[in-house]
Amino acid sequence: MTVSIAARPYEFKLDPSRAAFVIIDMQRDFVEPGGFGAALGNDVSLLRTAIAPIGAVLSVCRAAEILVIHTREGHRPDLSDLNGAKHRRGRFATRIGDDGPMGRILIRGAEGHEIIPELFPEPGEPVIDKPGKGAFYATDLETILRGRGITQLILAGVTTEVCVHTTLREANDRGFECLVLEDGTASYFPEFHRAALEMACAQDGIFGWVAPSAAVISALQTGEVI
Ligand code: TIU
Repeated sequence: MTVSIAARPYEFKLDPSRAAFVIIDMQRDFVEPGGFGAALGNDVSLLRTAIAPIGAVLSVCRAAEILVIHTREGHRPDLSDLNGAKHRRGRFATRIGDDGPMGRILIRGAEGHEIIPELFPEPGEPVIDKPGKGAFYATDLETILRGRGITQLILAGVTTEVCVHTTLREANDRGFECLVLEDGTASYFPEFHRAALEMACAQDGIFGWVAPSAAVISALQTGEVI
C-alpha cells in the first residue's frame, strides 16, 4: 500500500510500512542560546521555524505507526570519539567539550545535547547518537533500518546543508529513497537552506524528493491509497 505525496521533482509514493521519519539533531545545542550552534557564531533563532512543521509530521507519523528515529550529534565525555580535525577546526573561544550554560558543549549527557522538549522521543523510538554530521557514519542506524525492512526515509531536522544533507547523501548511496521535509529543515544561512533543497531534487531527483509538511500530512491523513 502506498500513498502519493505531492513533491518535487514529482510525486513520491510512500509506503508507510517501509518508511521511517528521521529527525536529525533537534537538540538544544543547535536551537537554543549557549549551545554549539551559538558557539560557532550563529543566530540560533533561525532554526526554530522547523520545530512546528516537524511536530505536526511527527504526530501524523506516530498515528500512522511509521517508525520514528531521532538522532543527536555529540561526543563521549572523554572526547575519545572526537577526531582532532573536528575538535581543532575554527577560531572560536568555546569548543566541543568546553563548559557552557547548558553543560559541556555537544557532550552526551549534557543538557544542551538533549533533544528539545517539543520533539522529545517517545519510549520505543530509536535515538541514534552520532559523532559526525551524517547519521550513518559510526552508528547502528543502517542495521536498525535494514532490520525493520525500511527502504524509504522522510528526513527532517537541522541544519539543512550540514547534517541533513550529509545524511541524505549517505542514505542515497545506500539505496534508500529519501524525501526531505522542506519546512521541517532549517539553516543558520537561509540561502544555503534554499540551495540545499534545490540540490536535493535537481536533475529530476539526483538525491531524492522535497515536499512541505502539509503535503506529507495531507497524503497520510486523506491521501489516495494506490
Ligand atoms: N554547524 C551546522 O550547521 N551544523 C552542525 O554542526 N551540525 C548539524 O547540522 N546537526
